[in-house]
Amino acid sequence: MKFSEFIKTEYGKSISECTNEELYYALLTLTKKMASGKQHGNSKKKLYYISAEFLIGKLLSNNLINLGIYDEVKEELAQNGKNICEIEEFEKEPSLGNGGLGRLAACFIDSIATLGLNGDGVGLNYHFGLFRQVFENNMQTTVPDPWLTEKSWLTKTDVTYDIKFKGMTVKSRMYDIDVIGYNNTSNKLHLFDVESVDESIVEDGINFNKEDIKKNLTLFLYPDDSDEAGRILRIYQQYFMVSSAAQLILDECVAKGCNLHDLSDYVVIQINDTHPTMVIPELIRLLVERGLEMDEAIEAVTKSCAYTNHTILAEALEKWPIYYLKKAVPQLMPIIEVLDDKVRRKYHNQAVYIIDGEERVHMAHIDIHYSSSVNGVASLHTEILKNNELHHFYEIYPEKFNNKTNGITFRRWLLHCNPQLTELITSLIGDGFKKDAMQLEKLLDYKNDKKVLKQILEIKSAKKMELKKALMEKQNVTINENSIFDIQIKRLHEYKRQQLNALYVIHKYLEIKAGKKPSTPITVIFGAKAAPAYIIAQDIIHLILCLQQLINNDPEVSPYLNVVMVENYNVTWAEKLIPACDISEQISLASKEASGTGNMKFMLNGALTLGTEDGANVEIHELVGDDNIYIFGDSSDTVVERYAQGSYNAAKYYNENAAIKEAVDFIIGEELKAVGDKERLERLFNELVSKDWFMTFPDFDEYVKTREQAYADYENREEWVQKMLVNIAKAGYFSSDRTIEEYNRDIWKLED
Ligand code: RUG
Repeated sequence: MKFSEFIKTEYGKSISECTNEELYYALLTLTKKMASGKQHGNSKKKLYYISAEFLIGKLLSNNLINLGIYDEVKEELAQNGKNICEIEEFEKEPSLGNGGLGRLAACFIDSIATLGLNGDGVGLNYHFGLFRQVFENNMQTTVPDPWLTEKSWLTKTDVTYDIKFKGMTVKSRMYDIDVIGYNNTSNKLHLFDVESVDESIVEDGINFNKEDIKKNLTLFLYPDDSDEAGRILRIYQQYFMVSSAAQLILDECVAKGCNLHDLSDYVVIQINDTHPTMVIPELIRLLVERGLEMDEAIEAVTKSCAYTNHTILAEALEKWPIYYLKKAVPQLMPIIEVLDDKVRRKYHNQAVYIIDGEERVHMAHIDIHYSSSVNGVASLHTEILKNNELHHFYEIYPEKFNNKTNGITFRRWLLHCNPQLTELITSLIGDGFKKDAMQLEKLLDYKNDKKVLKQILEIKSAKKMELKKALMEKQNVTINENSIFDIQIKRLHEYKRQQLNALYVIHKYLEIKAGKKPSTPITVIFGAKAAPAYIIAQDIIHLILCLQQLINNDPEVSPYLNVVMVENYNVTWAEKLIPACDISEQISLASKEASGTGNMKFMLNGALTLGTEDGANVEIHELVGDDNIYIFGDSSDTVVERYAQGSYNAAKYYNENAAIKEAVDFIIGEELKAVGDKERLERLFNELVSKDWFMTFPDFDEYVKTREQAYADYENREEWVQKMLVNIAKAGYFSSDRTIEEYNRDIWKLED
């Protein structure tokens, strides 16, 4: 049915008579209706992808694309004087994730549906998401990010479960979002919510009573865990998620004829990071409750579960004190003790125990012993897991370890966010790449085609103009569309080294002040949210915002250098920033970024990577070759060795390297103090000079040199655009369809 006919029958009006808001809701209704007519993957075995985050982004355009009606609807709207982009403004972006981990989960469920696999996502329905970032006085403040509207992509289901905590029972209810594949199938994202949730308890930014579990359980993703109540609340949330999931899983498989002894023939559970780890003891508990012997239950669950590790940072590998677990979910402790006991009997190595000497439960250790697969998310990352971080486990279970290099869905990160580039590619190589991304390599035939190269540059310019317009509208900031767009967008974390980028900006500012002006102006763009309890991350944001104010208002410098930090960076911003980018900053300390997925999105949209040999940058480098990427910095081996020796001395670099000293001293100099907060700037200065835990100083000189080289190369537009083309052509490997095919081939083994 055409959209105009749908509008007529549903609302008795024509498209032109409707407001944009009415059109948005009409499209939402139409889409949901069409999704309900699609088949769900239906193999005997089913995958449950459990994740604390699903950073799905706005759904309207993506759903229309996957249904194959985007162009038609856009055209019909245009004929009636309506603009689909303006209609999309009515959609609120669901704030159900923090960063790459959640966005990966979103790309994966898109690919699972697209490949027609029988797999659903399972997570939580956070009413206020992570938080909304608001800048005030050059600082991040945090407020709730409400995204639920009365009519929305969520469908309330009749599925409810009792979730038992110590001394109380709460009711969970399942809400579903259709996950429409780019074919004929549609799966589900199941989001559980607590029935007794109460939004009104939130006051004063994002504060609420952390002990009022019945009311607060599904208010926020990652509530502040700087105090004990916050940490225990995370346990309540995690258990609520996995107990709901476990009950759903058992209900669904029993309904299909599973007798529970054969659980692993019906079920595979992908545990995304350690947040859903408690699904292992919870399923064992439920199976024993339903009559299985403990050993058999453990075996069935081990066979059914698979774990993905996304980090080697110790702080992100959860270890919960037994005392917390006993307070919230005491029923799990006897099971966890049995699991630990089995490990102790078999392996006489404390490093692999589940319960450590400080009475803490290592969640990743449960996952590794009691899953059948353990995977890293890029080849370097998996090697580091095997050889360093999880080496003791690798020695025990070499067969469990495998790599699955991350991927991104090209539906969102090319077709949706860059229709102009999509159209050009289609006109050159046909649309086979939409189903088989490796076909993008055919673009290499056009490496010397002047007309095509010119078109690629024109598209980049058009996307820069679009970003300029958005920044003006949303943030009242003007940028120069003829400048180099140099962009770093990702969670704010010291290991990702936004501070290194900021030090470069200071260095450049001082150079310009001293009369050395860049040939082409540079716009440095940041986007990042910092966890509210992560003080140094807040300080880095403060530094960037102060630099923005100082530099953009300096008439001597601003014609050549601008700094912009987008407020409340999210998927919607990423969709505008990535296609406009020239240089993609991927400058984490080698060994620390498990993969990165922004790096893949930028490459696909013709940006060149300026990065360290870390995460998936290594694979990007291999694919595009030395001439089409800018690599700098110490290798992961050097970094690992330096940590092992404990020999790093930041102060020595600071004292001996004049360029570093000059840039770092600037943080506490008069210019910045005039626009910033003395305490914050001094704290950041001291942190760098006395610690610099993520080793920005050893990489500084090479970073500056390599960045300058990239800027110099940009001047040769003909060669630069060839590099862009190679990056686009080689991005096919990073399609999440490829990643999901590998997960299915090696781990899930679902039939089509
Ligand atoms: O930091 C990692 C990224 O390198 C990676 O690309 C992404 C998806 O695998 O996961 C990110 N991550 C890791 N997010 N949270 C964590 C640790 O809990």
